[in-house]
Amino acid sequence: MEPIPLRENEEKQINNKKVENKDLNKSTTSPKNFSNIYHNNIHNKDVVGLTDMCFLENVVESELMNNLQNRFNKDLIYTYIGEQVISVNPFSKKPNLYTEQVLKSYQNMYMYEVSPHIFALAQDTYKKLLLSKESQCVIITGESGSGKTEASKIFLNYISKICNDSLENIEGIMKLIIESNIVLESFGNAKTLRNDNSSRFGKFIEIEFDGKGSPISGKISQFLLEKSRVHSRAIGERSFHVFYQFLTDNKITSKLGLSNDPTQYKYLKDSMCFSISSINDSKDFQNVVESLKQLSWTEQDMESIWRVLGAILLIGNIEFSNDIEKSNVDAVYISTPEILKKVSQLLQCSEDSLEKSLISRSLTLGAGKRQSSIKVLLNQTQAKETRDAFSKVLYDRLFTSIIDRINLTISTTSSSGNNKNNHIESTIGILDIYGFEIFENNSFEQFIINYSNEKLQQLFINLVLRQEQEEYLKEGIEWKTIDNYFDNTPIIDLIEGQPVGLLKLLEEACLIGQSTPELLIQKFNQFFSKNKHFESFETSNNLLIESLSFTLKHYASPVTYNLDSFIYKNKDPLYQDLIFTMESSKDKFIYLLFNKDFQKNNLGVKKIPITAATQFKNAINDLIGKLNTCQPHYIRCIKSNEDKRSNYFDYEGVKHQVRYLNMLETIRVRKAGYCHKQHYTRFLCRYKMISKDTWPFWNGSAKDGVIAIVRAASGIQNIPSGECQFGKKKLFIKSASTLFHFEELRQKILPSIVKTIQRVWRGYK
Ligand code: AD9
Ligand code: MG
Repeated sequence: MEPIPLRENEEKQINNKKVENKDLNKSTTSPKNFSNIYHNNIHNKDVVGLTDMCFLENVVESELMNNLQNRFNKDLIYTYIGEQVISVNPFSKKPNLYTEQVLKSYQNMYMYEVSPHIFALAQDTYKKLLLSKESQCVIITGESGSGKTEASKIFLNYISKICNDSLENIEGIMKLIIESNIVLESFGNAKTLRNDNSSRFGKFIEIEFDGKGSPISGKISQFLLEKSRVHSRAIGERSFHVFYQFLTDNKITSKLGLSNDPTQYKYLKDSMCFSISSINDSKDFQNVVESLKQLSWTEQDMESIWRVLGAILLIGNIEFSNDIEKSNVDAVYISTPEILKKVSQLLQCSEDSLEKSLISRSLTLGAGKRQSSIKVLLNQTQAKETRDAFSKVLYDRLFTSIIDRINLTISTTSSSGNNKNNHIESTIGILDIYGFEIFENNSFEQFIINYSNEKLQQLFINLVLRQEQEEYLKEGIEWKTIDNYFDNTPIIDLIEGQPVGLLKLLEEACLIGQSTPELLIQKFNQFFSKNKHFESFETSNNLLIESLSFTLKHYASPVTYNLDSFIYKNKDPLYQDLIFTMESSKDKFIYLLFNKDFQKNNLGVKKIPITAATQFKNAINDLIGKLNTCQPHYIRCIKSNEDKRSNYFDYEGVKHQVRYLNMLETIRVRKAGYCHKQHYTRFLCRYKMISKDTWPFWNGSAKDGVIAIVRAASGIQNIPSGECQFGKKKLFIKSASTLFHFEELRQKILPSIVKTIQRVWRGYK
């Protein structure tokens, strides 16, 4: 599909570098004229600061910071660095920025023609998908609470609006993806101390397009849900939203025989936070139910979900006591039998079997015909661990099954309807993961979250700072290397290095039966005591670091991790007895949550269990591999302040983020570098009509053809020298406006070519 030609007034906007518009100085701007004013002032530095920080005359921190702050104070939360969008979270709603009119004003525009916005990046992403037919991805990064999830929704919303043409199915698939998002936020997000709506899982949403650029299906991948939140979390935080949401529905709770008071459930009570002023659980629950309906869940399907949620809450209330009557004083019994009964009713499984699974464990002895099984009774600690592991797994599988079902609904086969012949040609993937996190007490979950953020930071450095420069040198383009950026490769090596890295040592500790946190920290020290990104009690003078913790000097900040539960959480055990009990459930939905284990066991292959961290490492490396095959776009989110205060710019806090995000170096590379590069053959193919030498036939080399085109274009429109550089295989173009000139010339010439072809064709007939 060809890009739609620019309208006349748009052309004026581009040339009009200094548009005066007194209206913007007025503090109240009606939504009606907002978009005009917004764009008309794009180049007026005095009014809006610099829209693109590549225009900074002195690339120094103070100028960058002043620009971000000045714009933020004028409600301009988005700023470009070339084609990247920097978004500073205002912690206050800005409806003016997202009206239908503003949205329309971005359609078919190039990024540099319009004010910085996620809409502009979404438009650019879609345009590149149409032009190149290559898959695109949007990588959204930033620390917890910086606005990634909000940005992903704004992006999705824009794409859904511009793809929304007359075909019912297209509207359908984007709508389903947006509905899925509502469900996923309810089940996968929670209030943390840093963010009232914090994503506790990573997600990669792929919209799949046919050859005409119509979305025909979608796919959602999730990365390691922080399932321990089901049973424990810091004081002042909440469990997943859905627990509080479904308890607001009296009809459901009374049907299931549950109290609708969250304080009655130990799992919710312990963290002492139930409602949040910024969140309306009851209203959100209605939206979730509506979305589930849209995604073709029946009332009956939904009831199974509510029963699992209710069962999880009650499992938390199960208590154990020691049985002093019997010889083994350590062994426990369930001292809350009425709750056990209720749980078994909700899960529709045998009460007796459930009880045994919670207070004892089967051990298999011997092999083959000599194999026998004995029951080992559990002590208090083991029984509680088993109980919590059970609720965790129930929730995790519920979450996974919801995503699986969403994927089934939005996949090609089920969604394409009348468009069965459509094939997926390309995709737009949107990556929104949990942001970098640091709490007073950081455990295995923060380690995984921060590790994934390191990986994304590394990807950014590789693509934007390293590979870009390497390519200039390889192609023989004149280039002075910029290498004073903060490279986080040593930290990634420390974590996932082979043959020895922290993950590897953790994995080994999990495979050895008797390993303890003490032994694990000894191993860490043995290998990494001299590593400058690692510190532990033994290696540091920092008295705050206790013996069972270690500190990693992450790119964003040093974080001290408490190692106590690393081995347990990484092993993530769930004993066979509970799996067998759940497989006996008469509820098909619940039975299917556990049925996969049965199939695995029936294979008869004894596999070494994959630990949680290794699973995550494999998943994140697969994801990085996938992102590497797409054309990347970046939204870099910045948290304006730690206290979630509206419209407050904490200068020092933002400066810290600007530093670790390598923003100055990114500007330097972008400013001196080339915004666009294209293989000579492709460029020749697209723009050969611009030069009489190359049109209609060209027999020379592709490079010489492109040189002829650039010469011709410079003759027609003034292209400053140095704007185009000729590499060995590719043409490098410095600014987007130059690329636009080529596009514009092509658009002007195309109609006359079409006419000529039609004339020749008629003559031929
Ligand atoms: V986490 O890593 O999942 O903990 P995110 O996703 O980076 O985090 P989120 O998008 O959830 O942060 O934003 C946090 C809160 O900031 C939101 O709930 C909004 O209240 C607020 N926010 C974020 N972006 C915007 C925005 N563009 N405009 C207004 C915003 N408010
Ligand atoms: Mg989020």
